Amino acid sequence: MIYIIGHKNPDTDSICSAIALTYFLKEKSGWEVKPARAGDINPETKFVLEKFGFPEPELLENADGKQLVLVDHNEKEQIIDGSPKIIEVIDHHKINFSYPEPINFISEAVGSTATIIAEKFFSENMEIPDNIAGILLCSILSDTVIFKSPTTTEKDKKTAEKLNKKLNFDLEKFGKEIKQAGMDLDKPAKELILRDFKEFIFGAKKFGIGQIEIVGIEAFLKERKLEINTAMEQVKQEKGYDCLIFAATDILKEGSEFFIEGQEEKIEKIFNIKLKEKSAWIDGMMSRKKQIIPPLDEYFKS
Ligand SMILES: [Mn+2]
Repeated sequence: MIYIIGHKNPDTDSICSAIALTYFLKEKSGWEVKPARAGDINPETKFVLEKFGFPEPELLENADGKQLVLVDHNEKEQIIDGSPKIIEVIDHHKINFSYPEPINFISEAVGSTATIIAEKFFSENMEIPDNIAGILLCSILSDTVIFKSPTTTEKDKKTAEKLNKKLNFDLEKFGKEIKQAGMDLDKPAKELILRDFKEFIFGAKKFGIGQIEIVGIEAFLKERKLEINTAMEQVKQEKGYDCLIFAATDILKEGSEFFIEGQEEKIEKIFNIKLKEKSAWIDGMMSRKKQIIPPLDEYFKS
C-alpha cells in the first residue's frame, strides 16, 4: 500500500491533492494507493470535503516503514514523523529536499499543487469526475486566495476555468464561500475578538489588540457590528485595558475595519481616521506587527 499524503497541519490543497492524485494513480496505473493526512482537518477543508462528498482521509500518526507519495510539501519539518520510504514528491513550494535514492520529484512554480495534479489528468486526456474537479478547483481557489495571492500564475487561472467548465461556479463568489467557511466566524463576538489576541504596554497604558481575517467585510459588519461593539466594552472592562483594538482584516479588500474602545481621540489622530459608531475602515491595514504596533508604541512611549 502506498499512502499519498500532504504536510503536517494540513490545508485544503494538501488534503484534496492527495485525494485527487489517489484517484488518478488508481485509474491510470492500478497502483494500490490511499489518501492520508498528517493532522487534523481545518474548517475550510471540512466544508470542501462535505460539499463534494468525500470522507476525511485516514490519519497517519507515524510513517515508519510506510511507502509515501508526498504532495504539497518537501521540507523535512513538514513531513510526517518517522522514516518512510518516499516514492515521489509533487509540490509547488521552494525545494529543500534530499533523499538517498533516486525518486520522481515534480516541482512547478504555480499557485497550488492541485494545478499540477489537474494537469496530469489533462495531459492523459483522462475524464475528471465532477467531485474530483470540485476539490481540485477548491484547492486552487484556496491556495491562491481567489487568484489574489502573488503566487498565482496564468496556469492556475486557466486550470481553474477548465475544471469549472462542467461545474459552473461563479469563481469569485464560490471562492469567498470557501474562505468564509474556513474563517469560522459563526462564533460569539467576544470569541472572535480574543481569537488571535495580544496584550501590550505602551508607555503607561495597557492595550489589548485582536485581529481576525475575513472576506466580505460589508456583510459581516451589517450582521455583527452592534454585537462586536457590546463585546468590546465588555472585554475592555473585564481585562482593565486603557484601550482595546480589534482589527477585522478583509484579505480580499486588503484593509481592516478598526474597532476601538478607549483612547478614541488619540487613536483617531495616530491612524488618521474618523470613528463612526466606534469603528473605521483603514485601507491597506493588514499587519498588527508592522502597521498597528509601531505607531502606537511610538506615540504612547513619549
Ligand atoms: Mn499548496
